[in-house]
Amino acid sequence: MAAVVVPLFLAALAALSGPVLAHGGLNNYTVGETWYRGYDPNTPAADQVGQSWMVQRPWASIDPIFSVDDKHIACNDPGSPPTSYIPIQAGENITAVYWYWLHPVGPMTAWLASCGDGDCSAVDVNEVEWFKIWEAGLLEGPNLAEGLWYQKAFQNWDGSPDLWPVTIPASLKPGKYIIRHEILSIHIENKPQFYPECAHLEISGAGSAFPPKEYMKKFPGAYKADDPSIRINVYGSEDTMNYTIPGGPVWDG
Ligand SMILES: [Cu+2]
Repeated sequence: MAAVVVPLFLAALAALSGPVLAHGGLNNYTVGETWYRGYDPNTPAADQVGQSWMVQRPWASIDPIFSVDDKHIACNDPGSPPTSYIPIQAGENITAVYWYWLHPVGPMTAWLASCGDGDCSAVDVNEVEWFKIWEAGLLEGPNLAEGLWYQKAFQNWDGSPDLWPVTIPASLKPGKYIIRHEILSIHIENKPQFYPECAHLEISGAGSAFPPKEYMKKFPGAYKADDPSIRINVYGSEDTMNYTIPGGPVWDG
């Protein structure tokens, strides 16, 4: 349960010295003023996996997952369970921190899965039931290819990290949960790229709400390869702003 608390200015320094590579990924989380270190594929796995402070499931590389049927679409590869949980109250924000993100086109979603009465290290991330708590897509036009998506809007190119805040639904019943952040990049014609990362949460609060069955999805299972929002050529969309974010509706408590 130990958390590494790193002052924000140190984190900013780390951002400046970080290697600039393609893609990017979710490296850290913040809740209020507390900073939780996640996995870094540029640092040896042995220095991170199994460490008492680790809250995130490891992702071995920044490379995307291309298939909706890949088991690693749930929590990336290898996605083995971490040791610690991020403590958070229902109704609070958790902010996902990316040192950088490059791709401009496609939706972003955040999901939760309950670990039931047990530990999140004991669950199978392909068998748990995920429900979407947040989504963002195209923010403004003129069309899917040239418009401004949240995926582009959340990027900073001044050396500061890219921040993606998501609110845990205030009425959600407390317990141990996995949070799954996904960026879907569709800038390449008919070749979607999925970038999922997962962390373990210990959610507190006085709520008792839980989403009904129709919100529940599995990964793989939530998406179809031929979904027109997934297998898509955005460059053939000069005159449309229409885009349905895949995975069904958001449950906000
Ligand atoms: Cu990329």
